[in-house]
Amino acid sequence: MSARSWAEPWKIKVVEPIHMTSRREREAHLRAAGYNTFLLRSEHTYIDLLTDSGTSAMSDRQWAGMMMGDEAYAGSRNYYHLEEVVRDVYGYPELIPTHQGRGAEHLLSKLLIRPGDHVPGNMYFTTTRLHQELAGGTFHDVIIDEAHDPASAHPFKGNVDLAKLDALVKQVGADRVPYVCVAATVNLAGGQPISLANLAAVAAYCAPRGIRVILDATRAVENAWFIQQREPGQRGRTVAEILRALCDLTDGATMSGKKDSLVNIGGWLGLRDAGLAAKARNLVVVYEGLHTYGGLAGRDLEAMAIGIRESVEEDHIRSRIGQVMYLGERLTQAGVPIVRPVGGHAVFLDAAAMLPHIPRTEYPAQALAAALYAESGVRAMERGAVSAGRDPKTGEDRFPRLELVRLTIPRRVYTQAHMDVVAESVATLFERREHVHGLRFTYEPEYLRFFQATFAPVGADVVLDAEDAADERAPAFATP
Ligand code: PM9
Repeated sequence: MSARSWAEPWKIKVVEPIHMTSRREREAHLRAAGYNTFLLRSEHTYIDLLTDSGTSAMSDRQWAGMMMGDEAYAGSRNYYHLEEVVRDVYGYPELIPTHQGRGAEHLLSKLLIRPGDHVPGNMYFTTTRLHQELAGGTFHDVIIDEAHDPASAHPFKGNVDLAKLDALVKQVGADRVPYVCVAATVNLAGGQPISLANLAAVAAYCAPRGIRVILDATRAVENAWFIQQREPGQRGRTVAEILRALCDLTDGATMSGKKDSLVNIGGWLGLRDAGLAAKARNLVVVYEGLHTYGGLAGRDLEAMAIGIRESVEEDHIRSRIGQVMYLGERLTQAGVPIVRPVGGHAVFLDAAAMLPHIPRTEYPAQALAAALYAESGVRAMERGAVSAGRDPKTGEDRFPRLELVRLTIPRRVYTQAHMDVVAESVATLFERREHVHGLRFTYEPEYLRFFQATFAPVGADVVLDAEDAADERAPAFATP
C-alpha cells in the first residue's frame, strides 16, 4: 500500500492577504525598527513567526461563541461556562480570569512571594521571572543540564533536576521557598516537555515540606502530547487524560490562553485552595477587573472556553505539533543547526552555532533574526542574551548558554507551503551566514528589554550584506 500524506484537519473559510516586500524595502523597515523584529509593522512581514501567542486562527465554533458574549459587568454567563470548562479539562476548582498570562503571574507573585524568598523553576521565562523579581523574590534555575545543550536528544529536556532543587531548599530553607514554578512545555529550552514521572517526583518532594507546586500551563496540552508519544506506559491515554493527570499533581496554574487555548486574548489563574483564591479575587479587582471578567469581554471568555475544548482534540494537537516537526525536519535536512528534539510550538535556530564569528556581546541571535527578515520577510524572535536581560543585583548582561532564534508557528494559520518557504529562506541565509553582522544597543529599556530595544549594526551599514547579483527572491513557480 502506498503512503498517504498528512494534512491539516481543517479547511480555510476566511483568508487574510499577505504580501512579499523587496529587499530594499525590508532594509528600510529594519532600520526604522532598530533591528528589533518586535518593532516591525505586521503589514511589512511576509510570514510572521514572531510568536504563537494570540496569533491563532479561531474556529467557526469560536466565532459563533463570540456572538454569544454576555457583556454584563458582573456574573456574565460566559464566565460560568469558562469556569465549568477549566474545572473539567484542567481540574482547578477556583478560577480567576485575567487579561493574559502575565496578569495571572502578577497576582500569584504578589500573593505568594515575600521579599527575600526564592522561587525555583525549570528554566526562566521572561515575564514570569520579572514578576517574581518585582515581588522581591529570586529565581533559581533547577532544570536538568541537558536543557541547556541544544544537541542533547533527551526526550524530556523540561525535567526538574531534583538534586538541584534539594540543594536550593537545603541552602535557603523550605520556608523561604513559597512554590516551585514548573512550566510545561519549557519555552526557552526550545518548547521541551516535562515528563509525568518527573512532575510526580517534584510534587512528592514538595508536599511534605509545605512547598506549593504551580504549573505554567500555557502549553501544557502540547506537553501532554509529548508524554503520550514518549513516556513509557502513556500511549493508551488521551491527551485530555494526560493533561488532567499533569494538573492533578499541582496546587495551581497560571495560564496564557493565547497559546494552547486558541484565542487572541485571555488568561487565568487556577487554584485549589479556596482561601488563596479569595485573596486572588480581591487582588484581581485592583489590577485586572471584576473577578467574573478579569479584564476580558464576555465574548473573549466564551471563545476561550470553546478553544480549550478544541485544544485537547487529538486531531488538532497531532497536526499542530506535526507542522512544527515538519519544519524542523526540513531544516535538519538542510544542515541548519537547530535545538533537538524539535519542540511543541517552535523550531529554535542555534544562533551561536550558526554565527560563531559574532561574539555574544554583539547578540548573534538578535542579528540572525534581523538578517532572516532582511533575506526573506520571515519574522522570528530572539531568545538569547537580549531576552535574558540584566541581573537585577549586578546590572550585568546575563548570557544564557542558549543563544537562539525562535521560528514560532501560529496555530491553524499557515500551510505546509508556508513552511517550505520558511525552510528555504533559512537554508539560504545559512549559506550566507558569514555575511551577517553583529549588533549593539542604541536604546535599552529597563524592563523586558527585548520588546522595545533598538540596535545598530557593528562595523557595517546593514545587518546582512547584499548579494552581488539580483537580490529579489521571487517564489519559484515551474512554468510549462
Ligand atoms: N509567551 C511568547 O511569545 C508572549 C510574549 S513574551 C515574549 O512565547 C509562558 C511559558 C509564555 C508566556 C508568553 C507567558 C506570558 C507565560 N508563560 O503573553 O502574558 O510563553 O499571555 O503570557 C509569549 P502572556
